[in-house]
Parts: sequence; structure tokens; C-alpha cells
Amino acid sequence: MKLDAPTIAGLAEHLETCQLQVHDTPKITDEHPHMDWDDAYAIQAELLRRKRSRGLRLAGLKAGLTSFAKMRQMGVSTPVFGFMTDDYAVPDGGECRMSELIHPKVEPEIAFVTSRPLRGPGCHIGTVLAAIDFVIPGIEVIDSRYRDFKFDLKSVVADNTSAARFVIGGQPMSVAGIDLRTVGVVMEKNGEPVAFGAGAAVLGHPAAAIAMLANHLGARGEEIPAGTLILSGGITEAVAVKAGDNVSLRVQGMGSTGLRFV
Ligand code: OOG
Ligand code: MG
Repeated sequence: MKLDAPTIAGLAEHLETCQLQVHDTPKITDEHPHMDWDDAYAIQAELLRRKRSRGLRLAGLKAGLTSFAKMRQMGVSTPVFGFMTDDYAVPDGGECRMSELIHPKVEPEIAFVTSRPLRGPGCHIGTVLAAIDFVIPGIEVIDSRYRDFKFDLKSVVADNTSAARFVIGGQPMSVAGIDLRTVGVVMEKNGEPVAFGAGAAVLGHPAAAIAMLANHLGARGEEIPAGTLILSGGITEAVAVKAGDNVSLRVQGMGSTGLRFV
């Protein structure tokens, strides 16, 4: 760790104030170029502590920057991990208020729900598939608190990986019946297809993103508990949205989910 506790607390407060007051900020590594990965995850943990102290609950975990399309779009090369609180959940087909967001984008994802705890190190696709209750389509709404979505990895980890809203829906599927590498996904905006892909775009198999998360937490003495919802990361580039947009996601064999921006 390169930052002291008051600096970490101050940066978490700064990032959360940007989120709650809906304004952007330059990336925090401009002022703290020496901060390290532990600092970045400590700022993220402090964000969660702040939210919990206001009565919010953990609603799920996420992996991000897990596809080459996303890594290329953001100019980075390593996945990152974050969390969602219950106020981020949008009901299937529900509304997302633009007035609460800075410059949102949507991402087509496959969401996993665990039936058993997963604890690294040593988790792999096989251990993950054995511990999954079901998979279901999910759209993540990301909203970086950084100006023009310009960040480096440590800044985006501190900013809880741009997490802002999510919706899941469609048909929960057992992983036994499907090959998650070849399932096709189509995301539509206002009835026009705007992104297509297949599950393999995420690290060759989206379950690999869940294994990476379990191994990341395991290195910190933590685990993914049973019954956890996890977003495995955008399959394609994120797509910007504005008020009035209707977004839907279809995943082959798993139905669809969607939301509307107002
Ligand atoms: C970081 C979050 C990326 C994903 O699914 O790749 C992410 C960002 O691009 O702002 O959630
Ligand atoms: Mg995402």
C-alpha cells in the first residue's frame, strides 16, 4: 500500500460524491500516480463500507474488462472486479433515470448465480460450473465517474469498475444444458441491433471470469458466497445511451431482458 488510511477514505468519499451528485472528475491517479492495486481495491472496499453504513446491501459482484472488445475500447489489458448494491438493480423492463447518471453505457453480459461458495486459489471453469445454480441474461449500465470514461486500471478499480445499474431477466438456465462459449447474444437499442457476440468473447468462456474473481478474492482470504449474482463482463463494446432509449438483450436459449432510459 502506498496511500495512508485518510487518503483512501478521502478518495472514496470524493468518488462517491461524484456518483451521488452526478458529476465527473479527472482520474485519481493524476494526483496519486504511485497508488498501487491494494490501494485501488481498498478505496473500492471503503466505497462499499460507506454504502452499507447508509443501509444499502450487497446485491452482487462483477467482473469487467473480460473481453478483448472491452479491453481494446478502454485501452487496458487486465480484468477488474467490483460490486453492485441493491439500489443498482433495475426491474426487468423497468426505467433507469438519466438524471441520476453522468454518461451511461450499456453492456450485454451473462449473469451467474452460485449454489455453493467458490473460494480460490485454484478455481477454474470446472469448479465454477459445478457451483452454479443458473445463468441468465443481464445488461450492465456502466457510468464511469471519470471524465469522458478516461481512466487507467487502478483508477477504474477505485471507482468500483464504473458500476451503476443492472437488469437481469429472461429464462434462468442450468449450465448443464448449454455451451456458454457458443451462445449468441444480440443487444438492441430502439429496435436496432447495436451489438452481437458469443459467450466465448469473455476469456474464451464466461465461467473463466467467475474463476478469476474467486481466485482474486481467495488471494485476499475472501470467497464468493452461495447465492451470489455475478456479472461476467461485457461481451462486446459498451454502447452509449440517452433519455428515450429502449435497450434489450437476447441471449440464445435464455430469453431476453431490457430497460428504458428516461
Ligand atoms: C469498466 C467496467 C467494465 C465490463 O463489463 O467490461 C465492465 C468500464 O469500461 O468503464 O463492466
Ligand atoms: Mg460490465
